[in-house]
This record gives sequence, C-alpha cells and structure tokens, in this order.
Amino acid sequence: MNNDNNHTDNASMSAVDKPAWQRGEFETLLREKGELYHIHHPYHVAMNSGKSTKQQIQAWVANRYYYQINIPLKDAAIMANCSDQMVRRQWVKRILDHDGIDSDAGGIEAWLRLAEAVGLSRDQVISQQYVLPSVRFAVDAYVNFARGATWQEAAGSSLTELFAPVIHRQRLNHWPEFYPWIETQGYDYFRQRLGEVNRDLEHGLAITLDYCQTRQRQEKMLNILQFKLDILWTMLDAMQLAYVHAEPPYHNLTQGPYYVIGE
Ligand code: AHQ
Repeated sequence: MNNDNNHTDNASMSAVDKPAWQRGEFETLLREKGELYHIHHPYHVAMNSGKSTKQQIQAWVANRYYYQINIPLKDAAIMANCSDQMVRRQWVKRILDHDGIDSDAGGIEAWLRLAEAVGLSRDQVISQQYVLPSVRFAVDAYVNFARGATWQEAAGSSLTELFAPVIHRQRLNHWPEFYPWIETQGYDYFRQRLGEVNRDLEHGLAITLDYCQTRQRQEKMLNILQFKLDILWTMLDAMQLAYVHAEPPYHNLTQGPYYVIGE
C-alpha cells in the first residue's frame, strides 16, 4: 500500500481536525496581519511622508467621512446581535465616541472640523458628493458584514485597530510640519481617537481571544481580519486611482457630485 495515500498530510487536514493555537500564538498571528494594514498603502505612505497634494488630503478626508459615519451603524449592528449586557455596556461607548453625547460633540463632528481645517466646507463633506463608488461599496460591505455576522466575529473585525495607534500618532507628529496649511483644530479627531483606541482594541481582543477557542474559529477570524484589512486597503486603492493616477471619471475632486444616495 503506498504509504503516501495513507499519510494524513497536515496541510490537507481541515481546520476542524487541527488543534487550536495557544492563546498567545493566536494573538501573534492576529498581530502579524499588521503587515497588510493600510499604513503601508502608497496613498498613506505619501500622506505620511509629506508628498500629498492639498487635493489628495482633501479627497481622503471627504471619502473617509463615509467610513466614520458608518462606524456607529456597524457598532449598533453588533449591539443588536449581542445578548451579553456586560459586553453591550462597553461596546456602546464606541457609538457615543462617534455620535457624541451631552457636551461631547463626538468623533463625527471632529471629523467635520478636520474637513474645514483642510479647506472643505461641512456641506461638501456631509453631502457625500465626493465619496468614490469603491469607497462606498467597501464601507457598506463592512456594515453589512456586521449585520449578518455573529457579534463576536463582527467584534473581531474591528481589530485592525491593533495597528491604529501608530497611524494616528504619525499624523499628529508629522502632518503639522508637512502640511502647515491644515488648521490645528483639524487634529482634534486623531488626538481624541488616541484616547479611545486602546480601550477599544483591548476589549475587542479579549472578546476575540475568548471566542476563538477552536482552530476553525481561529482560522475564520484571521480571514475576517483580512477582510477588514482589505476594506481599508480598497478604499485607498480607489483614492490612488482617482487622485494620484488621475484616472477618469473620478479623477477630479471638484467634479462632484458623482451621485448622492439620499432621502
Ligand atoms: O477613526 C477610526 C475609527 O473610529 C475606527 C473604528 C474601528 C472599527 O470599529 O473598525 N476602526 C477604526 C479606524 C479608524 N481610523 C482609521 C485610520 O486610519 O484613521 C483606522 C481604522 C481601523 O484601523 O480600523
């Protein structure tokens, strides 16, 4: 009997048959995904090395607004799927961080201050007239994923924030020197986010490590994190094509509105 036919090749074993990674090993595998974080995208590398034009920065702010206003919808979808009151008590903070509460105007308002600081008007950004189709599709994919996934899997998709502190610090440390024309109140958002992101990523990581007790769940969560990394990357691909390579038809920020889906 040809031994090869009997040999169970580890690679051919499905995740169901493989032993789970130890908690620390699995966390390392999640963190190693940082190699594909959008901090390494050429659009981000250009922004963080002072090589972006004013229009490229404005375009990034106007497009990322669509991501920011959808984060509370994504988090509300997670809340709606989550029957664990103790988790909801913590997760709700993410919604309030963006929407604001009482005297705290919130992150979406801070993003609009960033828009004004880079020379856009609030209405230009709120109208979403500059949001590129691929940006819209990528962000909508994130919200729709959260609506249909288990709350634990959707919580795990937020773990791209494992890599976010560096990106916010880079902007705060370098952009004022690279882009002196950006008014300083525009940086409020990144300062605010730096104060929230560690609380969020510690909670999201604890949920993920507690939930992923089998190899099958671990491998699925690595794929979910890759999906979210691809969402962030795809958003910048659209901006690179339009505002760096000037590929028609979305190559000129001032040519909007392309289309606006609204009430
Ligand atoms: O400003 C960001 C933010 O509020 C969030 C929420 C979180 C999530 O739930 O997916 N992710 C995220 C991110 C924000 N800013 C991005 C950036 O580059 O400024 C990073 C992004 C993330 O890493 O997922």
